[in-house]
Amino acid sequence: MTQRTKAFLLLLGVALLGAGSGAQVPPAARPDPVKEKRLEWFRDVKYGMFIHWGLYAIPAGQWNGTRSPGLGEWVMFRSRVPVKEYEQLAAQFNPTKFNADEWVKLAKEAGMKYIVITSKHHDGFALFKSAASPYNVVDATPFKRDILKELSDACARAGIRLGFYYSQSQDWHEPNGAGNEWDFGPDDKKDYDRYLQGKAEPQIRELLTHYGKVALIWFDTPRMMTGDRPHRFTRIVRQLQPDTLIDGRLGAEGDYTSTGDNVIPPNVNGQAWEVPATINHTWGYRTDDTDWKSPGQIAFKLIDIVSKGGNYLLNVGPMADGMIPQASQDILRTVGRWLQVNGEAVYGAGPTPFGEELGEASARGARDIRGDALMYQQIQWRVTTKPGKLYITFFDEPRAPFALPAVRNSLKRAYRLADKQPVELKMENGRAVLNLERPIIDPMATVVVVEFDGATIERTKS
Ligand code: H79
Repeated sequence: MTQRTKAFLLLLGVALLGAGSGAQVPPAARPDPVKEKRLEWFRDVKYGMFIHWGLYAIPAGQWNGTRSPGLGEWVMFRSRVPVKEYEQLAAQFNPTKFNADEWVKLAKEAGMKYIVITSKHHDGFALFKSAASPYNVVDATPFKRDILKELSDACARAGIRLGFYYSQSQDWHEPNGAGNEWDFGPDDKKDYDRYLQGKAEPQIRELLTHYGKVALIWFDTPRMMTGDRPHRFTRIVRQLQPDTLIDGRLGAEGDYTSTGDNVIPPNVNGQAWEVPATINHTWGYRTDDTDWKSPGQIAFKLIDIVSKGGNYLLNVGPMADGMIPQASQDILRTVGRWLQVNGEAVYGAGPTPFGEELGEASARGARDIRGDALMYQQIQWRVTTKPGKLYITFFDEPRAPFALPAVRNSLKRAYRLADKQPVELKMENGRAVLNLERPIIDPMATVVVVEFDGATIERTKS
């Protein structure tokens, strides 16, 4: 094979991977110091709360007494509800139990370090006062309170970062927004820039002007984001708040990459990335989705993600009265109690220096439909790191003695993170072995800290 053929095949592989995996990790970029500085906090926080809330919380997965399948926030699309009909939900939006401080308190108790809320989802309804469109919570509902103002004040009081989801492309309420072809005809016949310049761009300016420091803007579903369009958004963000992060779904390169919804990558990736994920199946509240992930599943996903170098943005869908479903609250608080004891293994922690604990790629190099290597995932243990420390989290009772992967560093001591009780550590045939007391003290996840000489682990070739 010639050099040129090799280079072509490599590029083809990268292109196919990129195309197959949606909003995914772009090919290796040179580090940009300004971007890295902006990202500092993001790389440390690891765990955030996503909030999907809007008019769709009222129908909650039904339309005219019929079940509307799929995601709760997609009810208008799935049931092809005319704008004139859907709009009338605004007159019913009166969430008297909404209390921003309580939402923020829940996020804190859950151990979540940032919040991202839907300022405007695909249905076009804004949860904030807007001069660009009267279709917003203050001007169109009996509630008349600016949700984002109350939430941003509560976040500032509690010292928690707040970012805004904004659907820049799809806007089913606007004649020229993308997505609503049942009222307004095909997207390719629309005056799309008129929508962008008349609503989306002005609203992004409002979000970055009226709510204090904005941690990030979470764009989504970049349709028709060609030419200068995405860059116009980037310029607005950089001009108004240069520290605000841009997610990976604008349609131009952002500050970090967003995986597909609920997609956890199979391997370690050193770039900044985030997994947006549901706690049941829907994002916006629906009454019939009670298939909650357990606290143990959530804890596993969190540590799995952190051990690969990413962040976990886990969603709640508040109800029409302003309450976050009790089941979500209970699950989040259970994981939060675990984090209170074991958070040292999560916040600010680096990825695993190993990788064999993650699982094995299919022997024949099979790929899933996204183009990712098909993995037979292992779920027994994960590793996170800080200088001089390995945090080994066991989700299953390990075999005793448990042999660590071979390393060059000398290992100093081992102890349980929860109660600091020593764990026997000895060398057997050149491998370090942990003799962990059984049953493990926390069946959901038990962390053992192993201290080693040096700042980072050096592998030995085995
Ligand atoms: O905000 C959440 C989702 O509403 C949003 N992203 C997360 C964070 C999202 N937008 N689009 N999608 C997710 C993918 C949607 C796919 C489907 Fe459909 C919607 C499948 C069925 C309805 C589009 C319309 C594809 C087929 C029909």
